[in-house]
Order: sequence, then C-alpha cells, then structure tokens
Amino acid sequence: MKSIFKRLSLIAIGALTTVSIASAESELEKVMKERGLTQQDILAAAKTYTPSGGRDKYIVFSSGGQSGQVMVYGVPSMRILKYIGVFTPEPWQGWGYDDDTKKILAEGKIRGKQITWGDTHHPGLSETNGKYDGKWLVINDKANPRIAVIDLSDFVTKQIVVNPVFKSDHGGAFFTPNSEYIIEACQYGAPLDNNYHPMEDFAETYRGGVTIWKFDHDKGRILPEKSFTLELPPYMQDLSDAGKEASYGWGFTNSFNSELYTGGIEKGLPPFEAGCSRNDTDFLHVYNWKKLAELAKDDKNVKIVNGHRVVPIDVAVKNGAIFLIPEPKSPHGVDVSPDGKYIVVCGKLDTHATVYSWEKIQDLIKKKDFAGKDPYGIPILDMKKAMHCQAELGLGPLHNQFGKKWKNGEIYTSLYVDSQVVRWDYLTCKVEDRQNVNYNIGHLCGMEGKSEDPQGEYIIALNKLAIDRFNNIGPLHPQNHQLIDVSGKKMQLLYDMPIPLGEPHQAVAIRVDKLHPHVRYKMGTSAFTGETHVGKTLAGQEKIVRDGDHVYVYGTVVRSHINPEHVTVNKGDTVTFYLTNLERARG
Ligand code: K7E
Repeated sequence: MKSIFKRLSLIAIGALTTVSIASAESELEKVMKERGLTQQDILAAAKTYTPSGGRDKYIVFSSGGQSGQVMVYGVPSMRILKYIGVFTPEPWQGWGYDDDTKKILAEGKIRGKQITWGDTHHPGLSETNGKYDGKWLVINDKANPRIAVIDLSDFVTKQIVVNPVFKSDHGGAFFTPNSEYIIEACQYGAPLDNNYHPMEDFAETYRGGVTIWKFDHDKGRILPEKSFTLELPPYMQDLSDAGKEASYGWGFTNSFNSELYTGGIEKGLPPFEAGCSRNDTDFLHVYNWKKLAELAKDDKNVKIVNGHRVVPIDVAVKNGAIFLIPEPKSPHGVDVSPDGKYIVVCGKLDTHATVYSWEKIQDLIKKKDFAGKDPYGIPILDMKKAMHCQAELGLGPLHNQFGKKWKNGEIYTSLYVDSQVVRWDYLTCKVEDRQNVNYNIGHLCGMEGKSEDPQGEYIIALNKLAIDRFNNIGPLHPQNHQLIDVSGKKMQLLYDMPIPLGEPHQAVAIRVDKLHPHVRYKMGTSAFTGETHVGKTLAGQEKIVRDGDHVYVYGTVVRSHINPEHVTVNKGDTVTFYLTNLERARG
C-alpha cells in the first residue's frame, strides 16, 4: 500500500514538474516576445544574471576618472559594490570630513595648496612573483601628479604621495613583479624644478622622466625617501609596464613627441596634436630599474631636485641603464607578455601593433649594435632588428590584455577609432576575431589580464561614449563598460553597464578568492588609519573632558543610540567629538 502511494505521488510530482517546466517555457517565450529578446540575449542574460545573494567570481577596481575616487564592481554581474574615497571628499563615508581623513587628503597638498579633486587614471594591484596578491591597490592622479595607496584589507585609502618633480602624471601606477617599486611616468615635459623657464627653452630645460617609487610591500606604504626619478628627454613619456620573468628588472615606457613640439596655434604654428605627430616613429624607453635603484643610492650619481633624488640622463647612459627603440607613430599602450619575452606596443596613429622581442633587444644591447643616438646621447636600437612581428589590427589601436592561452599568443587589443576589440596572436601576428563595441573604447580589462597569470573568460571594454545605448538623460551621456565573453571561439557581448561618473578610465580585475578583507574592525579602531583611535570609548566609559576652551567628548554609538545625548559648552569653545561605534552586527 505504502509503495503504491509513493509511486502515485512520484508520478504526480513528475506531472507537476512537466507542467511547471512547460508553463515556465511559455512564460519565457511570452517575455521574450514582449521584450523583443533573442535566444542570444537570453544566453547573455543567463551568463551575467546573479540571483539575490549570489556572488561574483571577479572584483574589478575601476578608476573614477575626474570623480577622483575608485569604483568597485563585480564580474560577471557588473553590480557596483563600492566607491572608495581617494583624492576627493566622499561625504557619505566621512572621507575628508574628520581629522584622520583630512590628514590623508592633506598629504596630497601640492606646494602647500589643498587639492580636493583628482583624475584617477590607472589602478595597479600589488604583485608577488608577477601575480596579483590582493593586498594593495595604487592609483595615480593624472591631473595633479599624485599616487594613492588603498589597503585591500578594508578598501580604504591609506596614503597619498605627491610627485616632487613632475607637473603631470600619466604612465602610472604600475607595480614591479614583487611590488618592490611602483613605476610612474610623467607625460608632459616640464621643468623638474618649480621655477619659471620659458617655453622656448623646451628642449634644453624641460624634462620628462619616470619616477621609481620604493614600496614597502608589508606595510603598504610608498617610501619617498628611498625613491628616485630617472630624468628623460621631454618626449612626453606615456604608458609604462614593468618587465617580468625574462625581462625582470627592466621597465618600458613609451612616448609620443619625438618632435619635441610644444604647439603655438595662436602664432600660426600647427596645432599641438598635428605638430607632435609629424614623425613616423616615437621612442620606446627601455631602462634597467634594478641597476638605476643601485646607482641612485650613491650621492655622486644623483642630483637633488626639490629634495628628491634624480638620476641624470648621462649617468643612466654611462651605466648602460637606458636605451631607446623607435615605435610607430604616437604609440599608446606598452604591455609585457606574462613570460616577459615580448613587448607589445600599439601605435595609436598607426594601424599596427608592434611586437618586440626581448631576446633581440638584449642581444642588440649586449653587442652594442646601435642605430644611433638621440640628441640627449641615449643609444637608439634599430626598430626592425628589435622587432618580432607586426600585426595589422585596424584604426586606433590603444591597449592590450593577455588571454588564458597567452602561451599560444592569445591577446586582446582595443581599437579606439574602429570601436572594436580584436583577438589576435602576438606570436604569429595573425588576427583571429573582432567584436564591435559601443563606442570608442579606451582601455580594456581582462581578468588578471596584465599579470603573469591571465584568467581569460571575460574582457571589459571601457567605452568613452554611449550615444544611443541608454535612455536619453540629456545631452551628457554616461560612459559604458561592456562585458564580453571571450571563452568561446567567437567573442560574445554580454552586458552594457552605464557609468555616470567622470571618465572611469582604466580597470583591473582580480579573482575574489585572492581578497580577504576584514569582516569588522576591532572595537575602537580608526577605519582610516587601521590603528586604535585616541578617542576609543567603551560602554560605560563615556565622558566629557575640558582642556581650556577645548572640549573633548568621548561618546559611544549603537545604531540610533548615542551617548551622551546632551553636551553643554561655552560660546567660543572648540568641541571634538569622538564617537566609538559599539555595533557588532554586520551592516
Ligand atoms: Cu589610453 Cu591615459 Cu590610460 Cu586613455 S591612456 S585610453
């Protein structure tokens, strides 16, 4: 009897399941029809949809651009999780409104002037053996030459450092493979000192450079007194990358103004952009940061500018620590392959990406096989002799990310003018696939795609324009981050994520299981310094202390319960409130 009942109920359940699948199917068909969705759309939705309570596999740190902060979101859901206050006050999280955070923002003062905005540009994750270790995030401020360090144990900015010799900062922040140093290139040539020098003296007195910031990997702090700058000609040093494995110890920085042009449209001269794009090639700078770091320790190898150690060009040349290689017209990204054997450079105004061979470069340096010298005495290697191959990609190639099969040459490049992501093979220089994006992509973000351990799976196209992608919200459109599935033979566009911020310029992605942030702070810890706060007050210890006309309130807070509730002071007193949060629940 029992077993018959069981069988009957099983049949009933089976029938129910069939009915519910059938009704779900017809419901799905109905929704697809009503919303005009294709099978492909449904597949894309299934690849990104994350049910309530679900988690992402990757966390992305994206610069907030002129918003001066960092945005954190998940992949593949593309859900925004956090804004980290960096150079700009963030009222909702108290960033820039209390004494501790004011102190950090004040570290970013330039020549005594407080600057409460920034253009966060290139985020970089700390590395151990060339792999992301999930400990620290650094980001540069392009507009005001500064770098900030963010602690990934609580996602809070802990340090801001001003570059003492640069007047702009573009090619940063890039970690060396064991986070020994952070590379930061300047972009616009300018006097290294803070004095006036006329523009006519550009070639003689204006300089470019690369600052090599010493980083304390355990404490997560830049050590300015152990850092130095390699002086360079004012070629407008641009993006940089640190060599790895085979090319460990070296750094690569490209530049876009071998013409040393400074503009002058008002005097009838060609506009700046045209004038600095006349030559067919610019210069890739190849320098030995390891050797330079040794040289910089000795006072006789450096000049001190604004209290900072600068290795002059001639010292670097004499010690075989700097070389130039021509690279196609107005290059942009320079990206070192995970094994350090190839250096890929995109020529913004050239349709090619050029792959240089580290082995050939080293060989030329060893044999002193130079094609000549630049006006500043730096040896130039022959471009053809240093080259591995060149790939014709399309219009406006900018940046590169490596795929999971990087050993077989898998690489992705953004095409700004063509609005495309191209998958190609950097070993053979053959193009494999193209994906249209919408529109005008700048950087692209692979999953750990610039580390020694690229994960593949997705590429995010960081598009500067959205035009017709979203509802009309007035003349100014959001930016658009588009998620692309790169796991199959053909790339597939999955998701459009509007970003209503200053241009969120570049992003880095890391596997979630590499991050181990605190669940809560130890009671009385300052969220901003990570140390026990002088105002730490436990339940029952609340007090009001007067010191002359300064009144200190040691209070506690649990949700809406604040103690004390009344504080009576005299007119003209200064009052400091210390409120210790006693809440233990997560929130
Ligand atoms: Cu290509 Cu400033 Cu990152 Cu722009 S640099 S795209």
